[in-house]
Amino acid sequence: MNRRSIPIRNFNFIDSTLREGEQFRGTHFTIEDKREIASLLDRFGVEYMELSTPVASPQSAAAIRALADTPRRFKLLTHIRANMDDARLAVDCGVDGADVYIGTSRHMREYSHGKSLEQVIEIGAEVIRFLKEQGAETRFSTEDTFRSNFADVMTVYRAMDLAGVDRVGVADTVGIADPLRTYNLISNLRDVVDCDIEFHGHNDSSCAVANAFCALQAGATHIDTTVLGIGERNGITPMGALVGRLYTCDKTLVEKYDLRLLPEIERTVAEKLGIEIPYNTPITGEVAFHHKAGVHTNAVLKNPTTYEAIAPEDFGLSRIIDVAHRLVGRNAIRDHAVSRGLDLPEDALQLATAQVKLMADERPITVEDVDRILEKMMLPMDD
Ligand code: HCA
Ligand code: CU
Repeated sequence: MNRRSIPIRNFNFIDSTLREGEQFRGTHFTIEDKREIASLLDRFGVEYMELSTPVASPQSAAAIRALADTPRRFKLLTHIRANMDDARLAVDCGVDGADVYIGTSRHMREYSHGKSLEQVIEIGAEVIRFLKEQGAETRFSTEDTFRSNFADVMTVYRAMDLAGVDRVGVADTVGIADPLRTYNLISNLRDVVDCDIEFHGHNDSSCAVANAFCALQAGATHIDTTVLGIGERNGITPMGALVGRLYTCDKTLVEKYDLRLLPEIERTVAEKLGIEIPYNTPITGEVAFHHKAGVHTNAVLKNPTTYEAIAPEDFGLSRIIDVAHRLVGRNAIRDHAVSRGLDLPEDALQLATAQVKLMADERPITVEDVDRILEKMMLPMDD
């Protein structure tokens, strides 16, 4: 079926850095770390934060209680299995809502909880009703949705919608979905339920951002993200990359967020994890605004949008025009000379450009090499 995509308007980020992100290799967030990350993300403007289940450990419960008592704008969620004990403890910890999940695929039903579809619906509805009675916002998601029987998951979602759930969640638990499948599943779900729809996508085959974007185009209202995409295995949709995707689609979509905080948020989390921000991360990777080839730098110097879909200034960042290589052009050399306070005539710039290229053909060069060549051009010529 060929459907028109729904204009993306009202969407929410559910930041799961303190839940899915706790499942990332080597994550060990203290309560203070959790407070600091939550405070940065609150200032950024994420609408929700999801924390690990209070059942996981005493610290997990204490962290939820601590954030529940902290002034904040985001809604505080925890992620729980579909059972009453977990739901009671979540409410007791003071959350605004609970993200309830249960597996519906044959794998999950056979090897995980061992429940029939009828039992899944029964326990799901009981948990949702209880949480609603306690004034909590509720979400019910089917883990491993894409390997579940389509009719089964639609039956479960419909039953949860009728039980009064606020949103149903689609989870690509093992990262096998592609944008078209995501789009189709969510479009079909949009016709089956009246409640909101959440998407949670893993990145095993590099589609997490594209899938999240297509989920929004198909009518999803909530997207699970983590800072730098951390999570089980290689993680889920990275918040920064999804911001980039939405920005390039329509910049006003993300103006509700404090974009200039993104670099600090990612640096903070990376430091706590003892990892580098990957060089090719959209927006914050060290080469995200690096321009090199002469044709590119020439145009970018005249008008950056020629080769930039995202303006670095909007994120408090700046572009780099690389002049220390054999692909350099005269305009980039002129711009660099001006930035060094050197006023050189065109023929000198041409000569300097040629010298930079020759030197770069012989060995890798640095900006200091370029500076030396330009400074020599300023000296009076011997005759
Ligand atoms: C997991 C569970 C989950 C849950 C997603 C959700 C997944 O850690 O395996 O609640 O929507 O990916 O299925 O993260
Ligand atoms: Cu997950």
